[in-house]
Amino acid sequence: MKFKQMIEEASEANRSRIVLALDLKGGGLLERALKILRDVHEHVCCIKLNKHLVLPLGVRGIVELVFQAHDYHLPVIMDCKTSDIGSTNEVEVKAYFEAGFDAVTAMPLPGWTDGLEAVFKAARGEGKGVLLVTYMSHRGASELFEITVYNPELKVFEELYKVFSRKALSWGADGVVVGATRPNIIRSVKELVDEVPIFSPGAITQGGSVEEAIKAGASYVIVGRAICESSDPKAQAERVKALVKRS
Ligand code: 3DU
Repeated sequence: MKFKQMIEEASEANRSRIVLALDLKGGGLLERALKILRDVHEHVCCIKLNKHLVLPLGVRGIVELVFQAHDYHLPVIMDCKTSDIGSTNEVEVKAYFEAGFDAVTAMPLPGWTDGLEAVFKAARGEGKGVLLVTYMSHRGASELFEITVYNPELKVFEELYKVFSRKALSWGADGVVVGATRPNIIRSVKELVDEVPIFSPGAITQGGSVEEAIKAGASYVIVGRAICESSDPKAQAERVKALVKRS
């Protein structure tokens, strides 16, 4: 099943727009991750992994986690923020797809030719998703994502994140990543990307609001520490899910 369909179905079934960033530190990583997954799976629509687990456990070491998420009918994103030349990108994302991931994230800067084309090609062949990061959530993101640049295709000056958003549309991205810390930017990106779903990290712990992000146009909100580091992840996931109704 395609990533887009998987996440929509999981979102509907669990009435949730929350993507769980399973970011853990310390020991017993796999066991703790599996326990959190077991506790919260009914309250989220997708799982996102990144270096937190993949570096210490390795790609092979997280296969059980991906398998378990699929058993709960949840898709799994590898937030690898791919950003190299095409041949390296291809090796990277194919390794994740082979491990069972349903989507990867990519940074737009390499561009298409000999850059991200390889990522989209690898994904397309297998019904996998590619999410393009168009504006990050942390404070320093404004230093570059918002600078004004000349867009030669449109012959206009505009902010860099707008160029990235247009690329997401023309490259056929399955989603864009825009920080929940800037609802105005979510609104602006939404106007440009139309039906492409917005995934919004940076809620709660980084200061963004789950409700505001959804109101501004995000389809999904990515939440990590607020759930994973809670003393009761299950109850916390239920509370976070309830912040935004999904019928
Ligand atoms: O701040 P949290 O603990 O809710 O985690 C947010 C997650 O989203 C984390 O995995 C981080 O790597 C990811 N992320 C951002 O925080 C900001 C981005 O622009 C993109 C991804």
